[in-house]
Amino acid sequence: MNATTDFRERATAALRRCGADPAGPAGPADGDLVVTTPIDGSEIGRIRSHSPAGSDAAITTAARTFETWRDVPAPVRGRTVRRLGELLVEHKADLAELVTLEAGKIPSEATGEVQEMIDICEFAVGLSRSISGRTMPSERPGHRLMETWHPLGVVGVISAFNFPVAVWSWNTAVALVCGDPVVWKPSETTPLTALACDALLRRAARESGAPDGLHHLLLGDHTVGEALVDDPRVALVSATGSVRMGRVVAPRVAARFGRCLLELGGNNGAIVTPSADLDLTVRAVVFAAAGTAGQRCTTLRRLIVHRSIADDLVDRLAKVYAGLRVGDPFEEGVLVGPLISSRAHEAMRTALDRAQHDGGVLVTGGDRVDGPGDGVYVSPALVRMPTQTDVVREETFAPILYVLTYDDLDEAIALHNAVPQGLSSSIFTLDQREAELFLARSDCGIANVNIGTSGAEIGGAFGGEKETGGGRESGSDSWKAYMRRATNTVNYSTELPLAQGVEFG
Ligand code: UN1
Repeated sequence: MNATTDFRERATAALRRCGADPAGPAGPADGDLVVTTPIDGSEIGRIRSHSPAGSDAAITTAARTFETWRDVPAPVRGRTVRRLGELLVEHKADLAELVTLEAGKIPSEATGEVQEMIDICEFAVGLSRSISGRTMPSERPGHRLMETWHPLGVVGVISAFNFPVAVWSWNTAVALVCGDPVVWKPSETTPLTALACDALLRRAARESGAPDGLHHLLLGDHTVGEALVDDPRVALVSATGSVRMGRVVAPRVAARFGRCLLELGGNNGAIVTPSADLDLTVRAVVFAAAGTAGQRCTTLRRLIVHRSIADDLVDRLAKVYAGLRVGDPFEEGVLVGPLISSRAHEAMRTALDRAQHDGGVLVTGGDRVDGPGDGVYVSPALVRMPTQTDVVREETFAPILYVLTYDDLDEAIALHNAVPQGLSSSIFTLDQREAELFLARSDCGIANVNIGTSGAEIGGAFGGEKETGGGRESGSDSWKAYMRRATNTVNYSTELPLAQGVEFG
């Protein structure tokens, strides 16, 4: 059996074990979606895909299901998510295999992504018994003033190739306990993982007595996603992807007064101060910058290092970079898998050319590396830049780490914040004043001390400011985006005092 048939068979077998039809979803299908693996570029599936008519049918059923699901008590809704979590544990290896096949992640990271799904299910089950409003003091005697949270409606989820299952689960586990059915448009690049998740959730719904029609998968190109964006029955559009995509989605959802939760690009930076523990810093930086082949929205792309330690740190990083094994992610010892496409490689090439044109010096990496078949493999690049030029301010979705130097911390923080994106950030320091100042001043949604920018836990709210879009998903009180708030005033007296002391008649 050659590698190509092997990949196809492995994908088909994993799908079957998850209870999914490898031919794609039932219902109104319009075309074929050819699925390839970035590992060697070979075809691993051919599935039925939807047309915009399929979106309409899905939204109609989801909207109808909302009418019953909203009335199911939240702790009972939690049982469906608990069952989903159990099935994810059972099928962890199958899902991880599909993630590696479709997104090219090394097995440890693929398994970690599935763990992230399991974690959010646990979190959401807890939420199903703890979502709560507040009671505020009323200015009127015999009155109670409070706020209550109610299911919002259909949630549309648009997700990207790089976290093909975790981002879906952050949205879906939370939306379901909040009382909202979900319609999901995954990336066209990763429909197989989506088929597997959909099958597992449908099974969880069946087995926990939840209504049919709670979850719908839309496979197809952007026209399928556009229906979610424009349909007034979709109360919340939660979209993960590029800033370019966000610029299209946000005004269209706003035009119909819908709600948007955007998780767009990041251009994450870390500051390394003279007091930093450099051994720890090197390990953290390499994982954050080169892990997932630089294809996380939280990937570290800018390292802002104090001049006194810059040469030493760059030398150490260059040594580790030189030893990173790049190649087939299924191979033992490989830490950096393929880029998702040759287009990603072209973008990397162009960025490196621009950086060098701007006076940057390529310390190591940036080369094509041999790998199986037509897979696109590159060595992660480390580039020293004289200043933060335009190319450094842009997000290139590939493993490029730009190194800048600074002399005082205020300057470093200003440099750090001087990019349009605001997702994740870090400082490496053993000086508490420096750490606190950074936490106070970083303009990102995520700011860390002595850990890298990527690999956030689900318990915190995930998302960022500025061009990252402002949305928050996953933990903490992100659930509020999936519910509507009502302010309630209850008069339990026999009088009718008006607020602000108004007299009327
Ligand atoms: C993404 O790249 O879209 O913090 C999400 C992380 C992961 C999620 C990344 N937990 O890197």
